[in-house]
Amino acid sequence: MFLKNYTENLRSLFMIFAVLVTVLWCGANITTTNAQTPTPTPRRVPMDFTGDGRSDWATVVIGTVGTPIRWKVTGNPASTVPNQAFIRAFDYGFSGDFVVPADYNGDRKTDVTVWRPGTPGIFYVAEFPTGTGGVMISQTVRWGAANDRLVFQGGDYDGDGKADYTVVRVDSTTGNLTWFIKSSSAAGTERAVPFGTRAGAVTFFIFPGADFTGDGRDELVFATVDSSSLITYFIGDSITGAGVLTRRFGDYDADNTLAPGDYTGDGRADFVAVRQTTSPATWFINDSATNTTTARPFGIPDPAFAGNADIPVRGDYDGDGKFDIAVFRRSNATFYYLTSSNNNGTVSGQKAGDPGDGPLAGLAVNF
Ligand SMILES: [Ca+2]
Ligand SMILES: [Ca+2]
Ligand SMILES: [Ca+2]
Ligand SMILES: [Ca+2]
Repeated sequence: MFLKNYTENLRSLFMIFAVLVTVLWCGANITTTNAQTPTPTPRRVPMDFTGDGRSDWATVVIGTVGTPIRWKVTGNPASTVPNQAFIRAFDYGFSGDFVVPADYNGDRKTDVTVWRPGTPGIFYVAEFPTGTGGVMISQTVRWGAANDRLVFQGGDYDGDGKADYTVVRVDSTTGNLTWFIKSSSAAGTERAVPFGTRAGAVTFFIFPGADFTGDGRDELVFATVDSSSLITYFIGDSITGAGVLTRRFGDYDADNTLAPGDYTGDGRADFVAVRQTTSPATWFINDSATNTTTARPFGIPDPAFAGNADIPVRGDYDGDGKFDIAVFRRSNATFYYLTSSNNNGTVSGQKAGDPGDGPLAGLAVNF
């Protein structure tokens, strides 16, 4: 179980863990940041641990609460010599932690990171181990409280090329969301941005930051599911909390919902719904700028959402600056993707991890 069921299980594990700690907010010094003029920076590539502009092949094994989380990263591109890919496997964090890898220090390399709920919550950041040694914590950042939600794959909300430490708090009475953002820049400005509400929704997702305006600065992204299982995305300005875009797209009961990303190559994130009730599955991609939708069959569907077929993953595997239509097949531990660099003309594959692993990039699905 890695998709809907899996993420919900993660949430339940988290809730069990959370009752053991006292709820207390640590961000006492919330201030309003001065909005700097953003310098356009190259788009960050998720799960690019080596910094070459391609998402690497990464899987995780998350067991029962308290056991170590096993990370397995196979370099992309793999060596042309068969079975000679650059591979690192290590334990980092414990089940119950939130897995939140992103580039927090701006070197273009994804950092191995977990957030541990507590009083306060703590981000544990480590650089990806390139040598033969183990993984070492390079930074600990106290931010957030026990019941906060996290932004998987992070968000660069000030446009400096670094992911910012972010937690989202849902008011238990009103359902309103407040985004607590601690800039990863040297100034480390902290701000609380009210944006969105879960009131009236059956469920909701916090998604990674994504740039919908093309200015190099990510927007706040979340989505709600209504009683008819329709999904509505809400995109907000990360400084002011003003609404930027609202779009109804996708069906929670039929689709896997991926975090938005730029699939068209215009520098603006697009919406993705992978329909599991067709065979093969169908990738619906909504160009956010034009509101036009394309459909592409790809992957073995998983209509029961049991996580045993092809799991959609989010990344740029051919390194052309566009996200790719891609899945991880758990039965044979192989990633399959369409090369956006030649108009999705080629199906490529790479074996990585072990059968039954979860794809790290799959955690951005329905989450
Ligand atoms: Ca980094
Ligand atoms: Ca933007
Ligand atoms: Ca786009
Ligand atoms: Ca690509």
